[in-house]
Amino acid sequence: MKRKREIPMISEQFNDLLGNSLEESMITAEKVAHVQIGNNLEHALLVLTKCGYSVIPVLDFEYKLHGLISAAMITDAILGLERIEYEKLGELKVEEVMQTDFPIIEDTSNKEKIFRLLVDQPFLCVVDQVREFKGIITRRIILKQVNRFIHSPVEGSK
Ligand code: 4BW
Repeated sequence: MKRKREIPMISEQFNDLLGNSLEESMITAEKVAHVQIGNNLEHALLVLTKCGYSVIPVLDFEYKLHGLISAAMITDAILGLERIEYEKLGELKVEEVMQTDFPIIEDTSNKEKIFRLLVDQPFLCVVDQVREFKGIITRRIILKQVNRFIHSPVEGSK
């Protein structure tokens, strides 16, 4: 019979080092560049260009998370057969183009899950039970913690 592969938990030492700091080091909602449902693609492109980030969240007026948008998604949406249809920038809304299938995090203490998802995602959106957007946890945050862990003195060594 085939044995189920056991997924190892993250090391206790690493877990201790992180403490509750993932929640603490989350970039909170008010500092995250975003666009709103109802915004057209021209506005979204402007925000993406000005903030410099490649993918940003799409929120509604109650700060609920609906999707993610990138410049690549916008370009793809206005790409005609023979030319780029720039006029569509003003016609199409972000909700017609945004990505809706992506992982979200409700429990920031689940570090194992966060680390695993960040292998494939540059950042993870954190929401509460009613999907209100709380902020993002980025790869940079995690890599900074890992860097600190790597350079922390080993217990018992001189
Ligand atoms: O404008 C920038 N400022 C700073 N300080 N760093 C930046 C900036 N733009 C890019 N970076 C760096 C970061 O290290 O390049 C990495 C990749 O950016 P990205 O994905 O492809 O735009 C950044 O890595 P990160 O901090 O781990 O962020 C991962 C992703 O999270 C970013 C972006 O999609 C999103 N993000 C990060 N901070 C954000 C944000 N989205 C909106 N608002 C923020 N404040």
